Amino acid sequence: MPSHPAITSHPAIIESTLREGEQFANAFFDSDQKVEIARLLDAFGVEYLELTSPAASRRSRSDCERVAALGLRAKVLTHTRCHLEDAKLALETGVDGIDVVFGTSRYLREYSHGKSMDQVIETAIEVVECIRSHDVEVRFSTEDSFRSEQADLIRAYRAVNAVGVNRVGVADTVGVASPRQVYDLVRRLRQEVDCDIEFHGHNDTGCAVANAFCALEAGATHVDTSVLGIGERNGITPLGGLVARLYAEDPEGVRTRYDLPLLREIENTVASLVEVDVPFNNYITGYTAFTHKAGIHAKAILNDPSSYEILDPADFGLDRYVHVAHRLTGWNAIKSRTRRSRRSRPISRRWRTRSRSASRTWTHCCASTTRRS
Ligand code: HCA
Ligand code: CU
Repeated sequence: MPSHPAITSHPAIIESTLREGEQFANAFFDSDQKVEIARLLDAFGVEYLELTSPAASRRSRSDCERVAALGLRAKVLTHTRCHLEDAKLALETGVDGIDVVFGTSRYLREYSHGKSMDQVIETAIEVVECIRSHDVEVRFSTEDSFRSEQADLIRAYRAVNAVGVNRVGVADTVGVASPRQVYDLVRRLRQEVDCDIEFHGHNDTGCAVANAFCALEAGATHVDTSVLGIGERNGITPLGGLVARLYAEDPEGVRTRYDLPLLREIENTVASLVEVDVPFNNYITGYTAFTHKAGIHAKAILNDPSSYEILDPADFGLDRYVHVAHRLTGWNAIKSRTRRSRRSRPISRRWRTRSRSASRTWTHCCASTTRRS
């Protein structure tokens, strides 16, 4: 297995389905649904849950109070603008921490809040000091970090670090950053502050998982995710994608920390609440994530699944399938299936006919495909 000593051995997941995910076009969670999602994610083992600001609405406020009072293992955070009034409201909800954010790019300074960098930093210090004085965890993040001046970012991060912020956040708000840019910025930041570093990345150009991983390689300690990646536009780093990436690095560590077989239920629950399908090529749980078709793959998989799989489906409570009855499949899969069919005991003949076409028939691979490594 590859090893990257720079990655913190236990990066923390800040699961933001109940905040960023609530900003998804088709998300309209009611309070009971939020509790259901919170409990599932907590059972899965995420370290943090992030909820919409109590300043957003009365319902958001009572939802923060309700989730904070559940007594979950995960720490409950809420996410607010970097305003004193919002922070004070958040402090009354009983959450464990507050994630505050201020736009620092030219776009946001000009077209959103209209503040100068000096004003941003002055307010950030005031808000961080206020939250810290209540003994509540606080994170300060710069919205649109990758279209902000690096000198401005560093000045802001150093200022909040000096007054005891727990974490600083780097946010690729518009999904513009490449993995190398993320690595460079976080690496620089790692030299400037001694607090934790969080990464939040949008997926507009398909880099959200890679960017999160590069942030970890560069010394970040926390990554924001949402279930299936739901969020503004096409969303952020998906929980399943990040877990797959972390598993590829350290399967044992990931198996120990998270209840992996729960992932599918969590994704199905959220998918049904927001009325979308889980994509066929989704990380881990997608319809085709553990299917094998070409003859040369089928042969090796039947001998040892590790030859074409880096994730063991069994760890996620899933099965693999080897495609038979297709001209590409070859004899090995068919021979294997025939051998199993001849056995006298009832065998798992989980043929899954997914369409009327014979070429779409799949066979469940059972005991003969035990992983050897
Ligand atoms: C947004 C804000 C945010 C905040 C991220 C953070 C973003 O909804 O636009 O707090 O780090 O992507 O910048 O989600
Ligand atoms: Cu975001």
